[in-house]
Parts: sequence; structure tokens; C-alpha cells
Amino acid sequence: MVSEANCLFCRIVAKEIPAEVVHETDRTLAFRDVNPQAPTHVLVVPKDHYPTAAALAAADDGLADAVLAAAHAVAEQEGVAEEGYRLVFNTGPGAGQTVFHVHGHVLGGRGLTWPPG
Ligand code: DGP
Repeated sequence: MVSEANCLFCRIVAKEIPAEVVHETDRTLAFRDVNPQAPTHVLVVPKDHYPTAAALAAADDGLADAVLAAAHAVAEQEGVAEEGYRLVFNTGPGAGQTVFHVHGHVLGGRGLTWPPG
């Protein structure tokens, strides 16, 4: 496991910090956002530490595919896959990324406007 000391989501993966886990595979973990912006708001992370979606894409070992598949599995499990959901990777401070362990936000269960604010 590639882990980074003092990374919040590495610590959630390690079960050192509690979270409401809704889905887990050998390479990914999904848990509810502490500050939900929609009835379904789940964060999907690789268990290994990559700071951003760009770094995850460069990992080149199928891990990005595993994260995308886990996000869709979460949407199905949450019952929002059919009506539609949003999968967002805020990438970099200018886009609002605050936790630098890559995470996809799975948002659904309400109308979602486009473009986002
Ligand atoms: P972003 O702004 O894209 O980096 O999203 C970070 C998200 O992480 C934000 O929506 C709130 C969530 N978050 C921050 N701290 C915690 C925590 O300790 N537990 C959980 N479950 N979510 C957290």
C-alpha cells in the first residue's frame, strides 16, 4: 500500500479515522462525504496515495479504471445510476480541491445544474 503520513484519506483507508464506508474493493474505498452536497454524496478513492486525478491517470496500471468502476458501482448501489449522477474530480486548488488524495465525488439524488458554480 502506498500511503502518506498525515494524509486524511490515507488515514481513513487505514481505518485510523472513522468514515461511513459504503463500498470497498481490494484497490478502492468509498465513503460518505462529511459535508454532503446532495442526498447521495460519496467519495471514491484509490487505497494507494496519489495526490490528484492527473497523478492517478499517470499511474498506468489500471487503477484509474478501478476507481471509475467503483464510482459506478456506488451509484448503482445508491439507486442513482438510472436517473443519472455526477462524478467530479476537483483537480488542483483552483478547482476547489482541498484534500490531496485523489477522490471522485459521486453526487446524485437531486437535480444537478450545469455548468456548476
Ligand atoms: P475536495 O474539495 O474536492 O478536495 O473535496 C474534499 C471533500 O472531503 C469535501 O467534500 C469534504 C470531505 N471531507 C473532508 N474531511 C472529511 C472527513 O474527515 N471525512 C469525510 N468523510 N469527508 C471529509
